[in-house]
Amino acid sequence: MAGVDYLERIPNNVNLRDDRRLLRALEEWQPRFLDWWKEMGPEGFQANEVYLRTAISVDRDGWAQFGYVKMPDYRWGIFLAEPEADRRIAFGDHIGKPAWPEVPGEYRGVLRRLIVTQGDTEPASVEQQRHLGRTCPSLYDLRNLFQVNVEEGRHLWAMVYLLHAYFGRDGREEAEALLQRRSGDGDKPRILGAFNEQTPDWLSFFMFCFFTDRDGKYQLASLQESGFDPLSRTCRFMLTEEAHHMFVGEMGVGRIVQKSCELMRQHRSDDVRRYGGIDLPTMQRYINFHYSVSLDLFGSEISTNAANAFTMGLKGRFEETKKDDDHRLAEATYPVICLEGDRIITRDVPALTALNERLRDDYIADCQRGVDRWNRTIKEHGIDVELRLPHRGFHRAIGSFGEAKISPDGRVITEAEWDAKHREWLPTPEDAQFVATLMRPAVEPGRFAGWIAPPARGINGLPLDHEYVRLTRKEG
Ligand code: BYC
Repeated sequence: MAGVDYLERIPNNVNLRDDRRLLRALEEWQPRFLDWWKEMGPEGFQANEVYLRTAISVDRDGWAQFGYVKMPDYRWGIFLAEPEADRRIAFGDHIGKPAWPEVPGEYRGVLRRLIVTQGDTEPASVEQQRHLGRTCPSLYDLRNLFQVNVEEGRHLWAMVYLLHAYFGRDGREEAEALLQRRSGDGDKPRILGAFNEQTPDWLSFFMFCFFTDRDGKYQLASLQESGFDPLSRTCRFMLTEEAHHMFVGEMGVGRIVQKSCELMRQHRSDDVRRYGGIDLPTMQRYINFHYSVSLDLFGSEISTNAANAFTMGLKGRFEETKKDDDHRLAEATYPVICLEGDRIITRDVPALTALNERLRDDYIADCQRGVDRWNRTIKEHGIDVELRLPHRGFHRAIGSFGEAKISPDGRVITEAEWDAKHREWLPTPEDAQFVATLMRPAVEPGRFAGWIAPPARGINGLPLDHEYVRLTRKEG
């Protein structure tokens, strides 16, 4: 793939300069994006130089360039993965037909809704994380936070490009609305539940990157299968960026677990709060929260929306092309765990309507692999505790479990039991207050806060005491 043209005001590999109307529309959107970034992006660090990677090509091996950038000068742009020659639609009613270079008129509304929902999550996460810089546990972590933030900003660009390029006036209006909604706002909230929750501290941030960004991985992987080729190519490139966000999450939680275990060993006590660490029961409650709100992001177990998007060829399954079936699913069934009365049962349902659940199953297995790695760390310290994913029905708001109270070990319980126990299961205000007391900035190069272990290595081969964010120049 040719490199990205950085001489353009909007770096891109889609020949924007050949489409004057589109270019003008995006150039009008760009200052509004920057206004939004300055208002809702990372608070207090807009004038500092940050050691960031920027995409310079969409090749697997050569896309990243590292260097110091002030965040408002980050080269947000439009990058689509290389087109695949003779790409065919891999599922649904149009299976085998050439992938669509344009939006099929009859699917316009459904497709726009999917793109807007995806796009809405990107600025939402930046808004949720905007206060974290002030309490960073190290310059290394601060830099990672900002890397995640600028890339979420770029993901917004990715969806806005599709809206502007393929959806005419409606698309332009939706692109505006993406800058108007605000995470957690009572009047104009973000679309999906998890993106209106707060990310008040770094424990929440790492949990969010592990659990919620991982929903991003599975949703983008499904949209990457889309018969609408520009969406597929956009998502393919976004997934390479998403991988880093999940790395930040898994390593961040892993380093906290490691530190907690070290403190437990050193002081021969489970109560590491006294020694400035985060105790494992608190970690478990944060896992329970972030996992459950992220499970909701997959939608209801039984969904005609999902069935339609599949049949239309707009949203496939995870690794659709690797699956060995007819890719139409007209006759197939899929086992779904759901609530029936006051019992949790497994029921075979038409596979087409169960696509959300199937994707959630893929996601759950992936989350479990990460939790297993954290547990290995705990075991290596000779500590007899296991972190667990709660039952999929626990603390759910969407789907059949949203109608009942389920314990973390998967029992349908009464409201009274929930009221008596939920403080053991979900982060309490006291937990949040305690975690907040740990959130004191560690900003000297090479220093790490006492509640988190340093990572195994630095960024791009640099040492851990590298000045990943230059704090010398403060915002005016
Ligand atoms: N909160 O048939 P249903 C990421 C709505 S994360 C609020 O059950 P469907 C990222 C639903 O919209 C990935 N509302 O579900 C991560 C529908 O409303 P309408 C984001 C919800 O439609 C970290 C109604 O309930 N990408 O990238 O099959 C940082 C009935 O829906 C929720 C996508 O989500 C909820 N949790 O599936 C940064 C991909 N769940 O339409 C970024 C695009 C459902 O009746 N979106 N509803 O008004 C989709 O594929 C689908 O919209 C969903 C829902 C999977 C979200």
